[in-house]
Amino acid sequence: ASDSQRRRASKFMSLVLRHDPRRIGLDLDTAGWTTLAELIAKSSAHGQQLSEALIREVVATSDKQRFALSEDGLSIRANQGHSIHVELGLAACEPPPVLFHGTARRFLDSIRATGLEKRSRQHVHLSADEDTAAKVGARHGKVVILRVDAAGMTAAGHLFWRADNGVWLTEAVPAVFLGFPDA
Ligand code: HQG
Repeated sequence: ASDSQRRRASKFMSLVLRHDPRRIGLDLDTAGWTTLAELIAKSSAHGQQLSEALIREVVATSDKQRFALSEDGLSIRANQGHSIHVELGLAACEPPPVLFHGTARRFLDSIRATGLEKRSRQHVHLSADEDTAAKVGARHGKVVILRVDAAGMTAAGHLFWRADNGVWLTEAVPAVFLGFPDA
């Protein structure tokens, strides 16, 4: 498939696997999985042609590893980023001492006041490296990278999960654990 076919398919798969499965009458199980067969059938009934080969290509080539296939290869889910409620079934684990969050400058006053909130998603998303955080933040505007004192949060009893694609997840980051750039 071409790049643009893959991109379109990836956007559509993100939409129905993370945010709005009902749009095409798709049923996800409690952990967010559906079968490839059902995804293909329901998508095509709603005017979106997906083949098994195209889906497998999207999964394999996704820059952020957005999707996972089940061990038997028959089912698929989004690795993270859901706004609908799903139980990812991840075990909490200890994060590196410092994590990063990329955001937009215009959100800073609000973030200083309330810390990082999950907004429409199921978790606050954090990155292990500054480059990734910069890309995430640039989606929203003039980028600012915040340092997160993950060691301090762990000591204070906050839980962290690592999604299958390496994104770190937590419930909220109180402002005391955030390092803001000076300027
Ligand atoms: C901000 C992408 C004001 C937060 C990426 C962010 C990621 C606040 C925005 C994944 C706030 C939410 C998630 C507060 C948080 N006041 N603004 N108190 N607390 N915010 O898109 O982390 O391409 O829901 O800083 O790679 O940007 O979709 O979260 O700017 O992994 O696969 O509210 O989405 O992956 O924005 O990105 P988002 P995010 P995909």
